[in-house]
Amino acid sequence: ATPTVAVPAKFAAGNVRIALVRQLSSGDYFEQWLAGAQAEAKALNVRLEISSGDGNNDKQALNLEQAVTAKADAIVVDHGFAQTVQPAIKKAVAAKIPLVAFDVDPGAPEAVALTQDDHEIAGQALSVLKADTGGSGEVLYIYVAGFAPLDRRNETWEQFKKDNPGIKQVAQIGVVNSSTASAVADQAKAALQANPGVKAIFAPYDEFAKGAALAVKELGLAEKVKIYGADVSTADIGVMTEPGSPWVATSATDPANVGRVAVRAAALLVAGSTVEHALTVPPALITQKGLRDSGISSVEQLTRAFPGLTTPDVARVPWAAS
Ligand code: SR1
Repeated sequence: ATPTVAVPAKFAAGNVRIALVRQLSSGDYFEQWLAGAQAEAKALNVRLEISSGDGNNDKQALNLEQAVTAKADAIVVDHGFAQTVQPAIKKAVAAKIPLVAFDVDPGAPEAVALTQDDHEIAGQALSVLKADTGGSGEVLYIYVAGFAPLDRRNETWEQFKKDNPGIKQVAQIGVVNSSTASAVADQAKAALQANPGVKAIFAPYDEFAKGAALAVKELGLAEKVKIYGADVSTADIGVMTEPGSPWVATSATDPANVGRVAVRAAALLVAGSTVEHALTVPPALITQKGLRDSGISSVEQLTRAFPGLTTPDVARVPWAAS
């Protein structure tokens, strides 16, 4: 779309600093998200000051305190645990620094809360699991509590089990660290060996799904055990579409688009524009069959096939072309 208003002077002069305070930075999802945030910052002539806790919540809280002290024009908090980030978010609000919280509850009505539609993400993946299993069978579940998106997906999983009493969760595994996929692969191998009746794995984070896929392949179970995941990247598409892959469905947004939305929302707040308190980015259901049938091998091709993965109207910036 063509810009409808003039570029605010502060943006035109390149005088806007947005602090991006991350909890995690390794893995496909977080790398793509950052690339999107950086591209949007460049497009809006904004300086993005990036820090990461690298999984250390105290370090993230310290980085957030520093962004407040350094008087960033706006702050984007990307993931984190409510109890570690909310005290510093309160300080940002008191200092009148606009704040966007992605995938963490800011605990402050003044902040904009950005999420993906996590209930829909879980629901879409589980709809395929249900269709494939006929609504009954042993399932291995991968989950780590405390991460807001995973907690929301877990709510959907809990409801799904109530609605489908034939589905039996026989084991729960999960770890989030700087090498999540390989750690999950080790856990999944042990869980599958202990539970030979498992026919489905619900793995609602792509690092979980990649780990599960490794384990299933190494145990030679790909014909019998199918994986239902979340998120997508070009590497994930490669894993899903390779011959004999057990990863048959994922529900995902385009992470780069979500990173763009976060920066747009922060920029709008800097400009004094009104932004809805809650912004939600919808996912699309992506199946192995659909990817193979359409010959999709990258996220770029995927976003062309699913134009809804790009959401220019969520936090649209009226002075920017989109
Ligand atoms: C550890 S939390 C991982 C999730 O964060 C984002 O919401 C992604 O969708 C990913 O699944």
